[in-house]
Amino acid sequence: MDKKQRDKISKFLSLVLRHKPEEIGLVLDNEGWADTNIITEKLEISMEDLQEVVVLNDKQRFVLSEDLSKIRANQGHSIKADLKLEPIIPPDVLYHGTAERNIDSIFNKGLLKQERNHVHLSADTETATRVGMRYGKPVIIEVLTREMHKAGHVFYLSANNVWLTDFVPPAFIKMTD
Ligand code: HQG
Repeated sequence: MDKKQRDKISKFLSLVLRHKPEEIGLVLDNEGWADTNIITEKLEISMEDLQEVVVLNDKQRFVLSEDLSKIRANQGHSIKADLKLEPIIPPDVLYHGTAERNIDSIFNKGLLKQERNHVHLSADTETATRVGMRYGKPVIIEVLTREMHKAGHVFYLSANNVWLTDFVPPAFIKMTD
């Protein structure tokens, strides 16, 4: 498979494993796992193709069970999925990339999870820039995560290294230089 084909399948997997499994009559269990047989049948791809998409995915968005019978997204869900993530102490600061037009609202209301199950934060400004670029000119916000943790906010790190939390109040954000 070439990259274009892999990206197309990856986009489709993001849709059905994070947001709309019903689109292809898929049912996810409580922990977000789906039956790989149904996916390969619907997409008309082999299990080897599916493995290739998972292994070569740039952000390691998906994971297969050891016996290849199940697949799930590592983060990014808007539907309920208990990923069984353990609370973990965050670094001193994390970053969030967003669009310029969101800034006023973010500094007023804080960072909200919107449609997804968590607010997503990045460990470095390069990653945050790539996230923000999806919306046009990116703006990078620094999140004072050590202070947040001291104040009782809980953090998680997804299997593909995306930092997750429920809400970032305005008091814990500042603009990067
Ligand atoms: C914004 C991608 C106004 C927030 C990325 C963001 C990430 C507010 C948007 C993952 C706001 C939500 C998630 C407020 C938050 N006022 N705007 N108070 N609070 N926002 O896509 O973090 O490629 O749900 O800044 O790499 O952009 O799909 O979240 O712009 O890890 O694997 O509301 O998606 O991963 O947008 O991206 P999203 P996100 P994948």
